[in-house]
Amino acid sequence: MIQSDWKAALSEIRRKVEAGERLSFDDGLTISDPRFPLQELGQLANVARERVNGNVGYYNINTHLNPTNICVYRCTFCAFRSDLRDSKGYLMSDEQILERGREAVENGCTEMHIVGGLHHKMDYDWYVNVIRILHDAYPDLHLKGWTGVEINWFEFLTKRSVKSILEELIDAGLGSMPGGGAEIFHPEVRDKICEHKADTSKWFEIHRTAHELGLRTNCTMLYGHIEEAYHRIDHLVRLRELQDETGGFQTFIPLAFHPENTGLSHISKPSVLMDLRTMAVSRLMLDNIPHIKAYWIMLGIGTAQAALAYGADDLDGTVRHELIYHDAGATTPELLTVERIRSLIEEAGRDPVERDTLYRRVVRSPEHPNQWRVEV
Ligand code: V47
Repeated sequence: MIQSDWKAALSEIRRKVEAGERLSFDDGLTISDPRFPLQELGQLANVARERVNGNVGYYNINTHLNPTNICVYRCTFCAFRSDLRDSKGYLMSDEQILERGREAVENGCTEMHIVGGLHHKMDYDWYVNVIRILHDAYPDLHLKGWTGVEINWFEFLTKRSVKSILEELIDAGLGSMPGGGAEIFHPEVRDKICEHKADTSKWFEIHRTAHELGLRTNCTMLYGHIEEAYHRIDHLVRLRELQDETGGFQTFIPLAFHPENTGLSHISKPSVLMDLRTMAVSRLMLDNIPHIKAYWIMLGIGTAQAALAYGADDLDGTVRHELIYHDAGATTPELLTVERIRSLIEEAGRDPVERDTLYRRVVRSPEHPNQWRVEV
């Protein structure tokens, strides 16, 4: 395209965004092109963001639990996993898991994000037990746990249906599912980076079933490795189609690839400009998913803060015990204080709002900040 064609493309995209019209697959490719002006793209994503979320910048108070890093799979992009006999491998006991629950509650966390490896020797009941013991001991702590990949592993272990597995997990205390395991859906990429694990149709079947059971889920996209723009747009359009059917996704998290200690360590990390463009493209293409998360652990604090002007409305949480990105070279701190996360949001010109996992506002007791309730 020549310069005047990019101007024409910009004015057509602007017209569509201002009219609230859905962007097509080809529009997605146009706005993904580095020659489509980034600042204007950010402004358009901001229009879409403010239409849905006003000036709010969400955060939550949360912690992570990765009960084991031992995994039967060997995804090329993962630095967290370990072999069964590696010295780095670990498996937490029930006592250690409950201790994490206690620490979370004492620190005012509303959510625990639980994911881990698919351990060669642990049976399905062990994974159910992780949820059950935590929920029984700490019923107010929302357990956002097990990705589509884990649920698919449980299907393999039990030979039971997705529906019956999810029903049992919900009964044990599962509150929602995180968005991991999505990676890139297009087979040209998926077959190269994680060919062995839950395929695209399985990932969607699991999330569709969860939504039908009333379980809210998140969704993600791992970008900045071997994929191209059309793979990313294909990924976003597939998510948009399921959301049209079920409305069960709450938030989308674009995950920037971190190469250190992975099988793809020869690839360099995506640039800040790529991060901001991907955020804006995601906001504009996913017109039916309410929230777009700038996960500060992975983006870095500065980029996550800037992303609040490029379509994102959520910084994720204060976070404790994150391992997946730190094993892959993330240099972000291990946790942010509430004061710091609020001031990052304020500095971006947004109104900080503490949310629970389901995006309800959290109200804390001024005398006892670890005591909280959700606004109804
Ligand atoms: O599926 C693994 C990604 C995901 C690397 O739902 C990597 O609220 C980059 O899904 N470089 C797990 N990415 C994390 C995840 C997540 C994170 C924050 C919030 C939520 C949510 C979900 O992390 C994996 C994979 O796509 N990942 N290794 C790496 N080296």
